[in-house]
Amino acid sequence: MSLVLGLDVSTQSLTAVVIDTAAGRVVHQQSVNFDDSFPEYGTCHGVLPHDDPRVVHAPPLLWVAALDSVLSGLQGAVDVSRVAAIAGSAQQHATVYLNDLFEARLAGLVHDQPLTAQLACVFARPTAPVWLDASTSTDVEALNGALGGAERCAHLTGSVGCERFSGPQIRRFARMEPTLWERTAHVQLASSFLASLLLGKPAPADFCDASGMNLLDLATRAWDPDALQCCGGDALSRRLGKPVAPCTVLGSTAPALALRYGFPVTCQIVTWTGDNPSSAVGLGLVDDGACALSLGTSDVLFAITRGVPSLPCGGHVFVAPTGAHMALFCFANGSLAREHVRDAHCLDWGGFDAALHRTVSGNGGAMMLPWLCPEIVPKVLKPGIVRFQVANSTAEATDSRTPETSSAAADADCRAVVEGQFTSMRLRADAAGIRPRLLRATGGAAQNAAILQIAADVFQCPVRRCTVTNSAALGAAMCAAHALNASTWQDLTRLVVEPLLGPEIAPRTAFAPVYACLAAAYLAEERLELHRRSLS
Ligand code: XUL
Repeated sequence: MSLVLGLDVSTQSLTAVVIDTAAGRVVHQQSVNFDDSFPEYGTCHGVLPHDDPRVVHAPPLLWVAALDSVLSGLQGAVDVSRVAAIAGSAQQHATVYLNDLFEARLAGLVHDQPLTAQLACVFARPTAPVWLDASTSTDVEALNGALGGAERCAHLTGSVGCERFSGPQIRRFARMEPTLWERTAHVQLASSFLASLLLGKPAPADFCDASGMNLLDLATRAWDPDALQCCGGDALSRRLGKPVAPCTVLGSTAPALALRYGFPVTCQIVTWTGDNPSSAVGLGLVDDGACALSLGTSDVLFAITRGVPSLPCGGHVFVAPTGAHMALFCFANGSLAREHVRDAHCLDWGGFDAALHRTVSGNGGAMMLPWLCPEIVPKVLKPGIVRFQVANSTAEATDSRTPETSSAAADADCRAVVEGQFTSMRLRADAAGIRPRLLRATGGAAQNAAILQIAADVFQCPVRRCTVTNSAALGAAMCAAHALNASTWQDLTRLVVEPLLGPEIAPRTAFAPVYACLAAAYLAEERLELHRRSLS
């Protein structure tokens, strides 16, 4: 009987999930929050404050510190000598720039010193741009141009050129900081960087996370030479290494780390992947058409598709860990927008929940475009919340800076942010021809039944919550199990995921017309607001 370990390094925290492979049971989970546990890195919500809201970076050394701390802490909680394999996932798109000391430092790791002390000198760039970064519009334009236009870029790489994707991010760095770029020996994704530490040598990116770079040819699953040329010239292919299939066994744990954390020397390191592909298997999305909502720092809607779908602007196609494809829409204004509204009205989550219960479906017409930070879908580079009122099928915008005074306004705001978020998601799903028959839900906000009821009502389909909050870490553990003993995804899903799904939250059909009307009004207001912004 062996154990497998799944790790997830998200924007704000690191989570470990341990599964007993024979029983198919989660035997342990633990998390560490970056801001709370590592204040010396100066992050707020896991990222570094910056005057320009489009520039969003995180210190990769913080992820190293968190990994060291969680793995050290596991020893008291589970029998780590039984851990047969480790896989992980990380926030997608983030790039880590390493100098030529990286390989030697990994090879020379010792067991009795903190990892941060041993690895502080390996960064060619001390910070990593993360998925919230929107500072690369110039580079996006250049990449789309180099690949024959945005549409061809989407056809080739699965997405039109995107600000947060790694290719444009690398291009910007090479352009703005040529000296540091010269000193860069390896460019890794957050996922492959963290796998490298455990392996003791640079680990490759897997196809799933590599499809979030605008560099991978989805058809051949190799880097596209024109995209490479545009983003980093000749040196880039060498600095990236070759991507490999998901769930590839990379080798045994670095001996010093096996000793440090108590893992057996035979413990295998399996490729790490992106948090969304990992969540897809952690939620049991292994069959064509299966859909999920991940309500974390970002809100993400994803669906498994057999072929390569052609998606409306703002959608992405990634390789899924099962080898199929996944269609994905990512909304940057997820939990941060909900937290903003909660805090603006001095509420805790209990108060937010009570506000949802005090208000009615459709919110008496009060709606919100929840653009607290730059938004990905639709593309909004200058943030600003917009409130509007749906009345007689017309929408009227009001000043987003109007101070809220009454508690009725606070209640309406709580419902408006949640209804606005799900309405926006439903509109993209409709446009992409995604009609969920069942939505599986994960992430912090999925713990809230009132929020999930709104999702069920807006989408008019049942919702089931995964009782393991971090389905990405669970998915990583399943990838480790799959890589080790080659159980089929269907078997693993039946054994591990099905028992963790909560009861169905049924849609209330009486509200279907209300949400259909709100969706139409939302779309009209969104178009109007985007037009206004294009003129200003
Ligand atoms: C997906 C995306 C986010 C991050 C969050 O494209 O940018 O969901 O993966 O960790």
